[in-house]
Amino acid sequence: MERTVLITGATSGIGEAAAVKFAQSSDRLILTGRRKERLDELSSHLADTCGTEVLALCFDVRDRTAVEKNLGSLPGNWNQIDILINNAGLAVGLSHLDEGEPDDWDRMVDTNIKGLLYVTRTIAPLMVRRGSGHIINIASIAGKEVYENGAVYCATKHAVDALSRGMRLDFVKHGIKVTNIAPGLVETEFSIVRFKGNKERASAVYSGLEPLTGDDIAEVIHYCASLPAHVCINDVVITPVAQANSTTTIRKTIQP
Ligand code: NDP
Ligand code: 8X3
Repeated sequence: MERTVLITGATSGIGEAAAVKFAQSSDRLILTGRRKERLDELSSHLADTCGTEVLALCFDVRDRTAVEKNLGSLPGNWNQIDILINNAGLAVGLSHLDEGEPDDWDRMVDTNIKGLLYVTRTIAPLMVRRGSGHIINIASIAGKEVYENGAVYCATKHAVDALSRGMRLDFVKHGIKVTNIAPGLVETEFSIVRFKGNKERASAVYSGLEPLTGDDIAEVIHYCASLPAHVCINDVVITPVAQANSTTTIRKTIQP
């Protein structure tokens, strides 16, 4: 059955992999992100390879007016959204609080918490009106445990975890499912963004272990979204086998 799936942050990583996965199951997609070229390329690719109908919307989730403008009056029957995947998010910087950059904190709080709220506030009423829907929030293992140097990012993901639980309470009477997905280390553009383009520092995050991929998380998202109507997975924590929690990983050292 064709569903309408809205994925925020579909221009790379987990969001892009989820777009491919849902396209392969013949769903139609609303894809968002700030990088228009990437959105256009992905849309054409999915149309060519899977025959997917895609509505690509380029905007910044931190901009409340832009969120309302783009998502508040969707054309035709695009507003019949079955699944909202709140995925757009980022970490910026890795430092102790006394040395942190307030501009980095603003980016994380504004994107991971406020952006997610603006999108949900715009889409949830459509689901309430139809008495069905599924909201899937991409939180993090950082929303379960705090690690040194990551207090602000971890705080934003703890907020997402709390919002997932709050949404479930608020929406249960409307038949809307809410799933919180909390991945550990996934190799995407995440660390490149965190380290402001420093690819060497970014790749060190995943050295000596086999990290998760965007495809691994897309598989889990798709599974959660494809269960019978009466089944709701509330919360999923997924790590690479070599990761026990936010702070404990086993890494192989490469012999010279
Ligand atoms: P990527 O950097 O590869 O993807 C992030 C996506 O979010 C991009 O499509 C980006 O699009 C979008 N995005 C970021 N800021 C904004 C914004 N202000 N407005 C609109 N879109 C935005 O990282 P991941 O795929 O890894 O991250 C996806 C989610 O998964 C994030 O919420 C992240 O916190 C979470 N996560 C990641 C983990 C990891 O280890 N990688 C682990 C646990 C959770 P664009 O730049 O085009 O706007
Ligand atoms: C991303 C996972 O552990 O790098 O949310 O913060 S971690």
